[in-house]
Amino acid sequence: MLDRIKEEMHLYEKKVLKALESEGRKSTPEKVLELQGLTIKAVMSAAGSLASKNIIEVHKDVEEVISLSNDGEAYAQEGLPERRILNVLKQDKSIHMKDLSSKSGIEPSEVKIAIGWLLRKGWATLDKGEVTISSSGEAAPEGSDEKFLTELIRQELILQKLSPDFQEGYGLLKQRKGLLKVNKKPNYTLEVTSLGKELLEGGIKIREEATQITHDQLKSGRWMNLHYRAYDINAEHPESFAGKTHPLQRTIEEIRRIFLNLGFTESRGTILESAFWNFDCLFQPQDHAAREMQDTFYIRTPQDTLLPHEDLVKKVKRAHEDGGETGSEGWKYQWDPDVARQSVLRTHTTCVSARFLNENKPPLKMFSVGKVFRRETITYKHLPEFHQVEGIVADKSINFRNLLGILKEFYHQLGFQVRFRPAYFPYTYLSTECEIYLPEKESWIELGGAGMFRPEVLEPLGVDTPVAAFGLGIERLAMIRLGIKDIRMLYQSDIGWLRELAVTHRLEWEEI
Ligand code: FA5
Repeated sequence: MLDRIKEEMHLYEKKVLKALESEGRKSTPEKVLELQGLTIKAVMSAAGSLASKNIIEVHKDVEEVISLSNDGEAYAQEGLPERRILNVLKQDKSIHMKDLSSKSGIEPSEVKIAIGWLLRKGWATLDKGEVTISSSGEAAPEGSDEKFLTELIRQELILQKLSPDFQEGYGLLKQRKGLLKVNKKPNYTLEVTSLGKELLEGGIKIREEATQITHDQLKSGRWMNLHYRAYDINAEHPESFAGKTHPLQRTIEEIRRIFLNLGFTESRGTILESAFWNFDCLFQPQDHAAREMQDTFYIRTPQDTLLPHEDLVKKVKRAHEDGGETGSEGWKYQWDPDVARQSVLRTHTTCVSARFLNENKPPLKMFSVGKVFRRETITYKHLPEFHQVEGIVADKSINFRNLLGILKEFYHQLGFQVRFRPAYFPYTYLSTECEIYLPEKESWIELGGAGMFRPEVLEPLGVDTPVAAFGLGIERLAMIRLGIKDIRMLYQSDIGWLRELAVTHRLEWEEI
């Protein structure tokens, strides 16, 4: 154990310890540096390191050093103002207050204070403005305050070491503002502990250590005979914070990895979308509450978008009005193409699925990650701008059970147990919502919606297989996974929190 400690000791630590030994195991850094020819920085750093290993103790006591301010220096040279007045009074005996400044050369602002001290010291009396020298004024020897001032011109004094006489002088001068400066100065004493004593008793050899091996030493084989210091793997080190991906981005990447691994194709839509793809194509009636200004951001420029090919528009119109060929009765109202042309910030990513189905033939598996926008009041679980991951699986054999299986698998891979409950979306039947329990809120939080796309959605798009669809909120997932109680934390750039989060590797992710 002792040998191990010695092995790990730095050369400077050994030197400091040796110097302390020669000084009776207790000394100051200044003495150590003198003995060993080290810099004060080297001594202090070695002392800190020795102290952290409990080999020495570093005692610090703070001394207060008294020196003169500029005003103090002027007083010390010219004399205290009451002394200067006294010198004039010794000749004139009695002077009216108003003449004191001109006769003594003391600033008018200081005269009052000086008179105060004259009276306090008993050097003069004051009667109706007349200042008259007293008998003790005639004799007045140099006071302790004056002696203290004179000494301070010669040298700085340490408060803790003042003689009683100087203590009195200091007490008096301290009562006057701005004459003295008091600076704290730390003094260190290094003292060997019992562990340090044991190490010294076992003998400490000071020998040069190899720090950097040269090419020559390697070539000649001399490196084998050099002395190396052992690593101290418990040594203190400065904290370092590695750069890392933001946790929300990390969650997005994890989600992408899961779907890519499950064989899904990734698709991207646009944030600016037409009401047609965001709502109409998904069989959301044009008077649906979600389309109201309170829920959806409508865009002024461009206000309108182009509708897709006529055939699709016609079919969507019929699906809304009377069901068309879909086997449904529709919503029974007059569908307005102008309402469908409006441009919106997409309120969900389901529009990406609709567009994908329009362009691709089943069988297919597609997912998409992106930002969506809603006019929401911000709460611990609501943001007006958040991410969703959307997905569809289209195949002759796909059914609602498969959909639940996919969602279970997805959440399972992220470490969640979810429950499903019946739900309603205009574009799916059957429909469901997945939820997870938040113990600290004692409530269930909804993570996403899903269902089988309705014929009113599929028929106009020309899709003749069942399509399982889902849309899941990402921020809520991230919030629960990171153990944060408020969704806003994800957007607050709280550097303390971000620093504490574990670093994860991206490796294979870089290419995706
Ligand atoms: C939808 O957006 C549907 N399009 C999902 C869907 C797709 C159903 C395909 C069927 C088929 P919903 O409005 O419930 O559903 O939003 C889905 C998820 O987004 C929610 O479960 C929630 O996790 C998240 N979310 C919704 N609003 C907010 C919000 N304001 N802040 C943060 N996350 C939200």
